[in-house]
Amino acid sequence: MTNQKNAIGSQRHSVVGGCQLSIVIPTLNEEKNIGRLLVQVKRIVGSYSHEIIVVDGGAGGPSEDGTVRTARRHGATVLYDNAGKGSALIRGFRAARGSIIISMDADLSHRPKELKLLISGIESGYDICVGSRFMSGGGSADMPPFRVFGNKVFVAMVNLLYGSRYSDMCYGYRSFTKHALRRIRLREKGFGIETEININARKAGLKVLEVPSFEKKRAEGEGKLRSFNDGLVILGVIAKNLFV
Ligand SMILES: Nc1nc2c(ncn2[C@@H]2O[C@H](COP(=O)(O)OP(=O)(O)O)[C@@H](O)[C@H]2O)c(=O)[nH]1
Ligand SMILES: [Mg+2]
Repeated sequence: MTNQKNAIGSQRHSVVGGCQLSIVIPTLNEEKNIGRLLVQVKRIVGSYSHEIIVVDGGAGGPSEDGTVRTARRHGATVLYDNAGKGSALIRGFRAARGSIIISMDADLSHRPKELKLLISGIESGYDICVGSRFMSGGGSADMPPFRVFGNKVFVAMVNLLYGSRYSDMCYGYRSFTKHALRRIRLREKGFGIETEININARKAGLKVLEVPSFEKKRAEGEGKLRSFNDGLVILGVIAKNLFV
């Protein structure tokens, strides 16, 4: 794995026809954010043949606000899932037809202009390209100090136990080749999914590139991550993958 931003080249995928790009967005009550996000995303990826897949719903059922209606109005394909963010992503990844597949949050904390960097990482030959808030040029306006600390502990544990060199662990702005997603078997239903991806990518020997990303504050609504409970889930992911 390298964490050099300048490892990115300009080689283009020669996808003729078909779908070049799938953007998978998990949502739970994101009505106030999803419309703006989709407008911005489409402006950036307009030159690619693309699809946007919104995977909506949580343990209590579908979003209770107008998320689904708004997403459809902006041209997204909407799927349902009721088992958590990780489960929604897995469902979206399975349905995705693009040769490049991107995961992105709905709350406007991921800057659409960084899509270009994530796409270039795959076009220059990497299997997975992950945004990092802890590289030079990256950052976060949405992480209280105890979450920064927890993330650093998880990064240190994964790097020590799995021999990797990640600088961020729990960040969902990423791009993948279709092939890479087939190689890493994903099972985590909740916020452990990013850690599982990092560990399984390392185990599968995939070429992973980290690129700097700046996480903005969630625009509207409430974050769903519960630091303590989800922190325990992530510790569980780190531990159990030592034995599978
Ligand atoms: N489908 C689905 N999406 C979820 C669920 N929980 C969170 N999300 C979405 O996952 C993304 C990240 O969640 P967020 O609450 O912003 O987490 P945080 O930024 O880590 O606090 C957002 O787009 C959420 O709407 C869930 O249970 N189901
Ligand atoms: Mg968020």
